[in-house]
Amino acid sequence: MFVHRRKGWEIRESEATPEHLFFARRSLLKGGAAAAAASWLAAPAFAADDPADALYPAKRNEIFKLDRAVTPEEINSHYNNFYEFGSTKDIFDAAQSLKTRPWTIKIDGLVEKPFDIGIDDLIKSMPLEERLYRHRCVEAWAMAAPWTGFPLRALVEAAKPLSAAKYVRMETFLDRAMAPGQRQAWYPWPYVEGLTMAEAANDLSFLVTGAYGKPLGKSFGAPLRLATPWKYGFKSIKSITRISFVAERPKTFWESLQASEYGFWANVNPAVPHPRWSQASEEVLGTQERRPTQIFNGYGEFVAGLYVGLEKERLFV
Ligand SMILES: Nc1nc2c(c(=O)[nH]1)N[C@H]1C(S)=C(S)[C@@H](COP(=O)(O)O)O[C@H]1N2
Ligand SMILES: [Mo]
Repeated sequence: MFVHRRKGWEIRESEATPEHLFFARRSLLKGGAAAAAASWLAAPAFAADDPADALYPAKRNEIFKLDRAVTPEEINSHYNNFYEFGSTKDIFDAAQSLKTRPWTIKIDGLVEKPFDIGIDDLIKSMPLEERLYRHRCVEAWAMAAPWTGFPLRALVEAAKPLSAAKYVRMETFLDRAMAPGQRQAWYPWPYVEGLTMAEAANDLSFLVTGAYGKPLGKSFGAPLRLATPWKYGFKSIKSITRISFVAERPKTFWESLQASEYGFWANVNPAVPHPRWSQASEEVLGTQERRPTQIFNGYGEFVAGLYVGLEKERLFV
């Protein structure tokens, strides 16, 4: 039972504002505070000894177009939500303690035969491609990233789910020694997310193993994270260790904390404000720009059909 729950996004306005971190850093650089800046720039945003290194960069799938520039890697990899490593955006250094090998993913639940698979065997067995995707956090900041990975659908097919499976439930690792954030007992660890089977089979649902033409950096949720770019970013679960096929809608991490603000569907919609702020526009990370938010984050042509007949659901929370 908790009296004060520090809800994920319930951070002070000064902490929540992208400029606060990003532009403060940039002025550090400009001001010649080289030592402070150097550690930030020098640390590689990926594991150089990653066994899957040779598979990158993968061929880009040109179907997925951006309406904006790709966010520079240095900005994207240093402005993160990854509560396992802290509740600010500044988790890059802490996330370096994430140990990504060996890494086993458990596939279980309503499938023909549950199995475990090592991340490198999984990556080798899947059709890797690069996609340029937008990403829209519920906190009203946005970026764009070149993710490498494979369609979630390919893994669903390999898992051979039974017809009783209605949802895909995904879970992050649980290791309090490795991840200091997980020692904060008021969060319902491990992080859990979920999609309907139809959402998981949609072309856009993408399991990410790399970014910026390299194996996925730790702050991005190495070695395996989800990208569902028509949904708020909290759906894009990081550092996945378990994928279960289930009959019941899974209770997700943020939903457990505050269901009225962070629901299961979480589709992006400028017309439906978050209970505590507007979703009409978004801050484009790395720029001075605010842009109007687009319904389904601009991906309606791919996903609007998923929600026909579900209009009574809280689709946009
Ligand atoms: N395991 C885990 N996954 C997570 C989160 C988290 O804290 N832990 N944060 C989510 C949120 S709120 C967002 S916006 C994205 C952030 O991804 P990025 O840091 O690569 O931009 O990851 C999502 N996945
Ligand atoms: Mo987010």
